[in-house]
Amino acid sequence: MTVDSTAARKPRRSSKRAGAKKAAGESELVQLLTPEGERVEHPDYSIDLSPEELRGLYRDMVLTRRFDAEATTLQRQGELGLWASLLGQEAAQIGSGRATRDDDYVFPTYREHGVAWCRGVDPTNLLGMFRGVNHGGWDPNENNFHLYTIVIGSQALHATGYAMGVAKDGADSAVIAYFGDGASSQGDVAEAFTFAAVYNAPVVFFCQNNQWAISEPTERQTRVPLYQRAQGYGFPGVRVDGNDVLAVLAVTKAALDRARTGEGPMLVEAFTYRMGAHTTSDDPTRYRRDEERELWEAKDPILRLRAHLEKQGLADEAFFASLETESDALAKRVRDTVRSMPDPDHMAMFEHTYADGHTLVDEERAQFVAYQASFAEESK
Ligand SMILES: Cc1ncc(C[n+]2csc(CCOP(=O)(O)OP(=O)(O)O)c2C)c(N)n1
Ligand SMILES: [Mg+2]
Repeated sequence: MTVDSTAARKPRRSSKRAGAKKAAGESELVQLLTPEGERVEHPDYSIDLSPEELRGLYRDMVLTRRFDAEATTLQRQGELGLWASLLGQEAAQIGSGRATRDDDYVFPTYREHGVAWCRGVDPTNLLGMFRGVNHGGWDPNENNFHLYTIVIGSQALHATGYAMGVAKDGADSAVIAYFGDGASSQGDVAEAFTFAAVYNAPVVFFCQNNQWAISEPTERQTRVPLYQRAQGYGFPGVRVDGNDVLAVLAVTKAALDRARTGEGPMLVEAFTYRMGAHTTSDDPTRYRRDEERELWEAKDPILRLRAHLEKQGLADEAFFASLETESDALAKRVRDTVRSMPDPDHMAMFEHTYADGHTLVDEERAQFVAYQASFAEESK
C-alpha cells in the first residue's frame, strides 16, 4: 500500500518539532482519529488517505483480530500449546506495519501478528512454534521479518546491530524494533538505546505500551512517560494514540523516514491496552479489574475506524458483509492448516544441540529411547 503522508514528506520538520515538545515535558498523545471516529488534525503529523486505503487498514485490522481469536480458540481446543493474543493492539500493529517499506527490516516480539500480516508472512506460519512443531516457521529474509523473539528486549539489540550494518552498507532502508512496556526495563533495551544514539543508527524503537507486563502495571516500570526516556539518550521520543491506526501510521512513517535520511533513531510509544490475557496461560482477573478493560473497549481501534468509515459514507454494507465472509474463510484455512501440521520426529531434538555431538546429549537420547520403549511394554 502506498500512503500519502504529509508528515512523511516533511520528516525533518515534523520530528524536530515533536522532539522540542518532548523536551518541554509535555505528555501529548498524537491523535488523528478520536474514539468516536472523528478526524482531528495535529500540528506535527498529518495524513491523507484515499477511501480505498482507509478500507484497507480496516480490513487488515479485522482479519488480524479474527486470526488472533481463532488462534486463541485453537489453544483452548488443545491444538496449540500457548497463544499470545494481540487483542486491542491491532491499530498499533497495522499502523506501524503498513508504515514500513519492503526493504526495511522488522524485529518483532512474540505478539506481532498484525505486523507479520502487513509484512506478508502467512498467518498460519506463525502457529507452528505455538503448536510445538518447529522453532520459527518462516524465512526471516523472505519478508525482512525476523523470527519471533521471546527473550524480552533482546531484539532491540539485534535491530540496532542490524541498523548499524545498514548504515555501513550505505543503504537507505530503516529498521524497526518492537518491544513492550515491560521490556523497556531490560538492560538490553538500555544498551540498544545507547548504541543506536551514539552510532546514529537508522532504527525506530516501537514500544507498545499495553500497560501490563504479565501482571505488572506500567507504574512498576517507570516514573515518567516511556517516550520521555529517549531524551536522556539523545534522540526524540513521541507518544501516539496506539488505538488510532491513522496516527500510528503517520508517526511511524515519519520516524522511519527520519531514520532513512540519516537523522538517527527515534522512540515511538504507542499508548494502547492489552484487552486480553498476557497469554492463554494467564488469568488477568487475578490482578486487574474488569472496569479497566471496559474503559478501553470504548476506545476499540476497529470500532473507531468503522465509525469513521460509516459516518463519512466511505464503506457500504456490501463491504462489511464481504469482509465477514473473508474472515470466515481465513479462520477455516487457519484451523485446517494447523490440524494438518505434521508432528516432528521426536528424536530430532537431540540432533541440533551440538555440531559434533555431546556425551550428555547421548545419555539423554538413550534415556528418552528407554522411556518411549516403556510405553510399548505397557501396551503388551
Ligand atoms: C529476559 C526475559 N525475562 C523474563 C521473561 C518472561 N516474560 C515473558 S513476557 C514478559 C512480560 C513482557 O511484558 P511487555 O514487555 O510489556 O510485553 P507484553 O507481553 O505486554 O506485550 C515476561 C517478564 C522473558 N521472556 N524474557
Ligand atoms: Mg506490556
